[in-house]
Amino acid sequence: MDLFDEQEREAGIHALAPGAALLRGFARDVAPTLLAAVDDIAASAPFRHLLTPGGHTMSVATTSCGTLGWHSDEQGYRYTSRDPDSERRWPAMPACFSALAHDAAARAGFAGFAPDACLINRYAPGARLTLHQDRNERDYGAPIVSVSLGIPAVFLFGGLRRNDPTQKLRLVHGDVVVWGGPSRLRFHGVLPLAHAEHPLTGACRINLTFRAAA
Ligand code: MD3
Ligand code: FE
Repeated sequence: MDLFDEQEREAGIHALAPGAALLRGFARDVAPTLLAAVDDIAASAPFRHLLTPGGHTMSVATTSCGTLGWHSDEQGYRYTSRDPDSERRWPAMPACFSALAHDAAARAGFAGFAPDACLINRYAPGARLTLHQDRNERDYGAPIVSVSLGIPAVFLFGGLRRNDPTQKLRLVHGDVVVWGGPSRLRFHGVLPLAHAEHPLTGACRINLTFRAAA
């Protein structure tokens, strides 16, 4: 191991690919605060199983906060400024969310990240996310920051084409991944979640993805 690798390891930064960095445990200390904020958000914008444009009900349950939230139905995938279920604005993004996303992006080399949308995914055992690209945001120059909470998941990341080979990455409670630069449009997904228990979330995994959508 050379000095550079050693320094990266001490800072908890692992380069996954050009523009993609894993910050192992970066959100561990703030996790209880984040999870309390998720409960508050879900009290006004409940988790729901969205329909894909193809008419399938997603196994992952979602909600959002920020000035824009994520929605999908038979009409397609899009960001909305109001929760279609309640017609109210999405809950505001908590300060602890924006601060964490900003600081993680900065640590990975993306200074000044100011997300306007946070999609919150909740996985029960068996839930999964098939391989896809995130391409509904306006500016691909901004990274996506993802935060894993609760029970572990195996994350898949591929290349820029659907059929490119994929790599597996196990993400645990407190891990943060920053996807920017040439990795921003990589295909990615989550394998069906295995049964497990976490003291803070029970038998579930919560994933926050921060985006500059508008
Ligand atoms: C790589 N969520 O919400 S986060 C999604 O664990 C989504 O819930 C997954 O994919 C989850 O769209 C994965 C990691 C992630 C998010 C966005 C990416 C990886 C990414 C964008 C480009 C490349
Ligand atoms: Fe995605």
